[in-house]
Amino acid sequence: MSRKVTDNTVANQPTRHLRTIIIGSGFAGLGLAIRLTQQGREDFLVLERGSDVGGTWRDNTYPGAACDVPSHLYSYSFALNPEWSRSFSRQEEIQAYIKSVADKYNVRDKHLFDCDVTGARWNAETTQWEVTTNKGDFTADTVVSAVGALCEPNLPDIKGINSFAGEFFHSARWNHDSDLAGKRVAVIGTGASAIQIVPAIAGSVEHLDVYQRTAPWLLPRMDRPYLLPERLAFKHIPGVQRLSRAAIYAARETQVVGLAKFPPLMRGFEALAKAKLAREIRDPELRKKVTPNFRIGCKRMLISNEYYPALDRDNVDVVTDGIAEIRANSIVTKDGTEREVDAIVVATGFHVTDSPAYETIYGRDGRSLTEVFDDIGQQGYKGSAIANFPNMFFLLGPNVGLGHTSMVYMIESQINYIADALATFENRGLRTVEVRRSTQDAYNSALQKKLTKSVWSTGGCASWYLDKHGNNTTLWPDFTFEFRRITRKFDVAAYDTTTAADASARPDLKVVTAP
Ligand code: N01
Repeated sequence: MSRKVTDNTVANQPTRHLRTIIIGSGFAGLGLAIRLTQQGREDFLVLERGSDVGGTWRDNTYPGAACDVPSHLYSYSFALNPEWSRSFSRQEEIQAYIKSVADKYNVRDKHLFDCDVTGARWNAETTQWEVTTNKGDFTADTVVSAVGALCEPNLPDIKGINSFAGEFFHSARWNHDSDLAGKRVAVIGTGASAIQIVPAIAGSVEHLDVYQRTAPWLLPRMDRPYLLPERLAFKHIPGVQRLSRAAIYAARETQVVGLAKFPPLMRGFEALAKAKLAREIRDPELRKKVTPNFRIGCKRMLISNEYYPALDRDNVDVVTDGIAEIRANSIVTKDGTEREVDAIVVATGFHVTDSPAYETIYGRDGRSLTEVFDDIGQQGYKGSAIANFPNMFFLLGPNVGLGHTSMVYMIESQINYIADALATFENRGLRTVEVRRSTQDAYNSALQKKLTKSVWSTGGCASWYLDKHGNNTTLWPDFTFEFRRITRKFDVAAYDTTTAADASARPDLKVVTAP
């Protein structure tokens, strides 16, 4: 029976101890909470800063928000949904799905919502994490960070940005009280979010300036509503939905060959994208402006059938001169042109390799994750553990990201691994578990070696996949089934561990070698 954790039960307690704390309840944290519940584990809590589950799908409510991966694949393998209304679902439908899964598996009671984690510090004496939040303090034997890479909006550092007097918001914090209809609007950025926003608002605003720093590559979006017979087949004919899921998975996985192993193969996609550009943009000047200058795949390949036609509208301009300054009512570009606007939408992405959350997590040697990453780059082991951070696991940690297929597949691989790690921790009576630095180093050397020949390194673009050391610390460099293979079981031998017996024999908690 799960115990309901309400604000009242927490408010009056000085410090509450838990076996495991999970931070964040997007696809990742929620999935792990379900797995732990299924394993009969009771003593854990998910701390979620929002007021509901869903993570990025709860937060990104901008007009046009939808998924780039077909929903039959972009969903939990244990909670298939035969009711998807179309191949590429919209945000509302995905968020409704995530909420329904939380309800179906009865894990809401294991959540503390509106709980902002302000810090986590390893205490070597108690061998516990001390977690501070706006809803009181906690201690935990193990902590799992499931905050994800796309949660902290990145505001551009542009001169005068704070002096803008009109409406101003980030794509991931859309202000639904603001009505952009009939207004002069600027969208800064041309990434995955912007190319969905632009066509969604172009028809209703008076004028739209799209500030493009780098032209993205666009491919067709093979989106369509599912017909009733298809939905009935998904629901009633055994295996049909699994088959559809497998077919989507296999088709998408073939992209890995070009992206990660042999980038010249990406030329085929490039030809497709160029043909689309030629077809959808009439004005040769505009066509030139939006033609990318790097190998396709180097930055995330975007899919849209509506973006180019929106740019081709008479009330839309693509501005490529670079922003010099933002003033109270206008944006000034480097060529000196001043364009008046009533509202600015910044679709400038997220703090991926420099998340502010890293500053609040302090590991074994007293350094924060930010300091550790400053030193060695954003490195980890199987995206799930980081040396110097004992008893802490990461869902969506370093080098597990993807551009071509479903992140939920990677998340479920990590859930296998971390759930097994937590079970191992318990079954072996461990007190601490920390990945060996030498193992982590060897893992990362192999990873970076693989990445050198990938399109992300050779494609001639600057992307948020790379950290300030120039290393790709965000993407998985191989087939996703390979990641599934290496995360199938928790490999305790890669970790230094201590037990309670060690602690009583040796105050400095000597290391025991795994059997
Ligand atoms: O962010 P981005 P996003 N001045 O970082 C530009 C996922 N996602 O929110 O390319 C001017 O991709 C920047 O320019 P440049 C998906 O994983 C998924 O769009 O760096 N421009 C770029 O054009 C995606 O990859 C879905 O030169 C500035 C844009 O802003 C990730 O989220 C939908 C600037 C940022 O693009 C992030 O996508 C949406 C500046 N100072 C998002 N700073 C779906 O599945 C940045 N830019 C559909």
